[in-house]
Amino acid sequence: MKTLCCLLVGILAIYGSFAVDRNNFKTCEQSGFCKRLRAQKPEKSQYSLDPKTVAVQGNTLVANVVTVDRETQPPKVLHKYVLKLSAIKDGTFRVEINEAEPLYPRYVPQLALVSAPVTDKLELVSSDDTKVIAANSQGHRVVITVDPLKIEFLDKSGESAVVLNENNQLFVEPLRKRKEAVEDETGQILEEDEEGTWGETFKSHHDSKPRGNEAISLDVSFPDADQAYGIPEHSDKVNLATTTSGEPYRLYNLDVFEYELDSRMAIYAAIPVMYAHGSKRSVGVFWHNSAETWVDVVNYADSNVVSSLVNLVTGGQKRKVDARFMSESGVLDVFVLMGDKPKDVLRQYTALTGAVPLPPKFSLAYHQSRWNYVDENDVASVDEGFDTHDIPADAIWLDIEYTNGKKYFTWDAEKFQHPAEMVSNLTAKGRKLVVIIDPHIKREAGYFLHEDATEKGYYVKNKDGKDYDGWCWPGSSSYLDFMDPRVREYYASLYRYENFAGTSKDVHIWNDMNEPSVFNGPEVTMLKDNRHYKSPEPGQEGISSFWEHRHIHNEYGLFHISATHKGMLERDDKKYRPFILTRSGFAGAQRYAAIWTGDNSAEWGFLAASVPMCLSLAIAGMSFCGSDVGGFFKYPDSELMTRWYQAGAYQPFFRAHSHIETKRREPWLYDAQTLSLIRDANRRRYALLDFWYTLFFEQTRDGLPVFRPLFVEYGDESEVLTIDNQHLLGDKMLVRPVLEKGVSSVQVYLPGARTRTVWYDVDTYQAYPADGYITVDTPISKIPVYQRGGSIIPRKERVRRSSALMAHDPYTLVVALDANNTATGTLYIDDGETYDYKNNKYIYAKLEYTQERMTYTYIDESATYPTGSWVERIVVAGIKTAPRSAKLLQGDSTTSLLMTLHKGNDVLVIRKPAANMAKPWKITFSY
Ligand code: NBV
Repeated sequence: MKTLCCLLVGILAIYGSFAVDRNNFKTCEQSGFCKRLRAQKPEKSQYSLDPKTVAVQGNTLVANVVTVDRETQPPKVLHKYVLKLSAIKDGTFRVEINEAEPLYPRYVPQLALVSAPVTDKLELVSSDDTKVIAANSQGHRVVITVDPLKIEFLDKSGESAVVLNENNQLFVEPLRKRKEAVEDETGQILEEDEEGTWGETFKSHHDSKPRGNEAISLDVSFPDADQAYGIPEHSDKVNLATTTSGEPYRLYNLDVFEYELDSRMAIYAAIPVMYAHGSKRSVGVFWHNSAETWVDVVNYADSNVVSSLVNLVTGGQKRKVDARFMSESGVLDVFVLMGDKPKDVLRQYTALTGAVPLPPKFSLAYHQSRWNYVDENDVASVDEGFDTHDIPADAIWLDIEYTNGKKYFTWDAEKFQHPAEMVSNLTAKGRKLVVIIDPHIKREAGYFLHEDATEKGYYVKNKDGKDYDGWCWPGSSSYLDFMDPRVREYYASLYRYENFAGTSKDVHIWNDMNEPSVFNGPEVTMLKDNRHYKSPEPGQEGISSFWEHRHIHNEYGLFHISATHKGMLERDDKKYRPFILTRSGFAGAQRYAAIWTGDNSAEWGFLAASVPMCLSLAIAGMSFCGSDVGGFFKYPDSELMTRWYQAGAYQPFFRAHSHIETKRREPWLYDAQTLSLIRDANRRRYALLDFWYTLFFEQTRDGLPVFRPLFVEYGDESEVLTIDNQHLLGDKMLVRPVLEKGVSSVQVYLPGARTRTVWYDVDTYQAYPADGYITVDTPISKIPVYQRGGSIIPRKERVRRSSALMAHDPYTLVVALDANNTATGTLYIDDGETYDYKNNKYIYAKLEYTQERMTYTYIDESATYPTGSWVERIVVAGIKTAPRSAKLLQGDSTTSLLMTLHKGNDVLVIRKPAANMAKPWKITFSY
């Protein structure tokens, strides 16, 4: 029955109308706490701080906060809380509010922060009956108004930058014991907990809520902000919309079948970081909470009721964004990121949650996937197809059908009889295999994993403490409780080569379905009253001895990928860098895995959505992002397929993937023109692989996204704040993929007019001085990509079957000159797969070009790598006066170089300088 229904749904998805079944997912009204909190609009906050209790402990200010019933005289204290305000290094503050004596411990995420935040000096400036003022060492001040409680963060010039509880929406629902209903003699109930406190039902699912209501909420105002960004994952624009007349943005990791576009519905990942940007500053907040969360946003500049009201009152456009975070449970724990430039605020977020570690180089190249390559012959012929058709590819992927009956860590004994041989056939060409491992475990007698987990008590438990039994691909399934360190240890051991037959360092992992997806669970996920491991503490028994799924839901996938990561590190004694792809995500997931935008569809809207979706994930730390090229459901026609490859070639994670029931679509199954355009797109990617690799290396150091919205670099140009059909690669390349059907031209916005930026079309070297929008002709072969004047980009033009085969190939250095005839760039080189770079086995070099010379010098002087690569060509675009002669100096030798001038005499090509990249060099020009 189940199979039949899935099949029907599948067929509908492929041939019929494409639409999410919204009934399966809650609206705010159907989510008890969201409804409850959203309805609360108090005039005045109940919360007030007792200034007499203010104390500074180390770099943390601590004070008591109470809620009071203002109706009574004198006001009656209802509940006691503790507020902590800490200064964190580099311009961040942390505010924690918890009950003074919670009945049970409240959950704080365990894996989101990369390490305990390093504090900054916090000084108590003054404290009286009305205000408490503190300051950090950076010149930011925090003004706490005591009654009602309001916390205002001032920027370095003393202006209000972020305000907490300005709109009186701070709530921390106290944990409580069940009230026995009090009745009078007639049986009329006099006192009772409000409806839903001790249980909620959604469709046929009952949530027993053993701790009752425990929600938290806080409003955050961003004065002077024009736009807000972040809180992925949603299939929405990059700038956040006002939610007053609709649903709030929802953060709850969910497997949404056929998710819809332009929606604030929760989908696979949930990363609670928000940024606000205006002409005065960029700031942000990181809401450190892993429970279901809804976020309301009001942008006063949006043309809606609110803004017209404001306009009426203020007589003009008010620049401000208000947000409100509402979570079902947890401690109120919020980091305030003071910016003040976009790059500062992004760095502050990665300082807390970590950067993407340097990925193995192959993972930045092209991946070929499908649900499913059916057997070893199929894999071999797809692999072969890439060679026959001269298309580079670095990895072939196997989806769930490679397993023996969806039992992970096993192989289908008939279809995949020789996995090790299959892998070595791929690695002979420098290619890799990526296999899927989902977190659900088939409950089948004799399956070692199920038997181990049952015996050792490694499964997530239901509300009665029994192994939770859900339904997923394998049928009846249980879910490993990755919160338990013993489970992570055990799971990690499954990735050992001896435990996972046929695998080697060249087999990497895809963790799907880790929201977790449970077909028969509420909203296709786990019951909230399921129980997870909690590290035992003395005196914490009964309900205090476990966490409920509700507390940790958004962090489940993060625990999962952290265990996979551990396993992949340990399988070869931490020699090789793992590659993992995850579908769900939470803050910090970037430290373990790349992410993709899940089950999209072969429709133009989904191609267009891939840009803002990945941009939002990128600013939330997850730069290593891509979408299923071609679309997962349905079948892309030639034009859509071509445009998707062209866009994907310039997105960080570049993988084609498709649904099992769609028509096969390896590139050579298309017409000759499409095949050749796909080849061209892939080759463009490979030519730039060293540029991508350098960007990812730099990101490990500066914490800035590789995939950048324009506002990160050009935030003072109001036009760019809502642009999300263009993106930057680092600060050097601008891409405006063609995302629309049948267009013969597109508009491209070229930013940087104020700084006299010039952009060069990478196909023609035609220079375009930045001046807003230009119209660009886009025949099907055209991808509008521009290199910024002032930059140098390394390319490798001898594209081969895989990136590994190109390791020692020569470089073409493309120098794009700025208005001062100068340019700079960087280059990172290492072995592409090990951690030897941590022992100084790499090159990180700077390329500099001026009228007089071009130099290649090491930035990290103590590091070196024996690369065989050399410079085969230098292209200088935008040259005004061509040099008469050029000499290369490397070591003791000096060589005269050959040069030619091209185009309208503004492109100089230095032919075969043959400088070796394993040593610094210099070229001098004379005129
Ligand atoms: O494992 C099968 C698929 C996979 O191909 C896809 O990429 C994932 O997003 N998986 C979801 C399970 C179910 C898809 C309907």
